[in-house]
Amino acid sequence: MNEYSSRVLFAVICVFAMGGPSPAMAQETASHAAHAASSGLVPLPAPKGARVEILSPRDGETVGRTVTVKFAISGIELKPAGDVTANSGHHHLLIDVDKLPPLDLPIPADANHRHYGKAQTQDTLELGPGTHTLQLDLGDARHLQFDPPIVSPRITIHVK
Ligand SMILES: [Cu+2]
Repeated sequence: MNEYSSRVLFAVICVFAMGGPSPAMAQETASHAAHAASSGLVPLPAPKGARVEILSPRDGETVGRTVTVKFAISGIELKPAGDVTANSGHHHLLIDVDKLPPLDLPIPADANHRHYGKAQTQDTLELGPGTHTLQLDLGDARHLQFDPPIVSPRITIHVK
């Protein structure tokens, strides 16, 4: 290869190298896309030792269609929704929910995601016959989960 053709080859390689989007640009585009998809809400860190637990019914229990679910909380204060006291939150009961909702959005409010924004510590549910799961998921004043989520074990109950 003479000097001229090697220079041409070098130039061609440079053009190809610059032709595609640079890694920096691709990264910026990706981060813009991620930003657009996020709510901008940042979950609070879970206080160390904070726990929630379903006291009743018990995991595996068979119950009637009307079932009272009792909630326990420790290591963090129970406060109504909207109360921004540090290290506090309110209960949410997830009924037949397999996957926790996204951390950067308020917990949905629907038949499967119940809010106890008055700082309630129990609820009485009407459930259809069959197998159901129950799990507590603590939310802050904004109904956001903590990071990591403060959740109870997910229990399974059988409704007659
Ligand atoms: Cu809530």
